[in-house]
Amino acid sequence: MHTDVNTLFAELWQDYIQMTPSAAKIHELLGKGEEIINDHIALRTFNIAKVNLDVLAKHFLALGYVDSGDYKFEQKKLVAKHFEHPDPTQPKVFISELLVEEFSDSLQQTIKGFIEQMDASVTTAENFIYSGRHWDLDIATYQALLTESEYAAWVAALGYRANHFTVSINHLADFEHIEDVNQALKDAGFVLNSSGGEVKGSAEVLLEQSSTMADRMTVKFSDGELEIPSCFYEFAKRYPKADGELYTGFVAASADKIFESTNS
Ligand code: OOG
Ligand code: NI
Repeated sequence: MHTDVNTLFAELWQDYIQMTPSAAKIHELLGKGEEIINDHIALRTFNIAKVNLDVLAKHFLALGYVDSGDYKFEQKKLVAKHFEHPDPTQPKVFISELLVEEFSDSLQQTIKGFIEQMDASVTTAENFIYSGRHWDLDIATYQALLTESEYAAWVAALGYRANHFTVSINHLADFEHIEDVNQALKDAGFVLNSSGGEVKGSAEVLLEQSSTMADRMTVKFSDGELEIPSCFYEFAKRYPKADGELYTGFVAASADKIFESTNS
């Protein structure tokens, strides 16, 4: 486990920009060299006891994060929680887990086989949250997973790392509206996730979000290489609740579409 929040996020960011070169470019484009506040990061896993949501969450609870919301995604067969730090400028953490038992016997056996290859001690190691894949994976198995769940295939191929970072539009000096952020990204040639519209959510639900489509990178499998979606960058604008404080939760209907940023 890490002892310091800033170091953990710095490590996650370094891994993330290796996987997502476009994020480093967008960071420069939106921040113009100034610091960018991250609204949140997201992590993905399977609901197998050795590596489930709680196992990932422990790394953040140990740093003072608090369990702050539950979400369910029936169609994608996922559940998620979000965690908040007492310092509101620290990123929130959105962790989801795939409900493995709701899939085919073949998918269940495949995923159990991956997790059996892991020593439980790696899940408490300081670097676990950005340690990548811990199992052998061949191309045919990856492709079989893809037919059942894009999410399962993503975790199988890329393992443990930030799936995305999220720019807090509220903290950007040069942008106020999410539409202007989106336009600047499109003008610079980046491709946005348009599933459900480019802007997910609204001022009415107190959260607007957009995201790029994931970068593509060549990943090594046990029997060759394949170019697959890696990670994406998200943009979030939050609105105040009746008490004047910014809404800090997530919106399940919007999140459902954000997951699709890693679709092939
Ligand atoms: C998480 C998708 C949901 C959000 O901000 O609503 C999400 C994922 O793709 O793993 O990040
Ligand atoms: Ni997100």
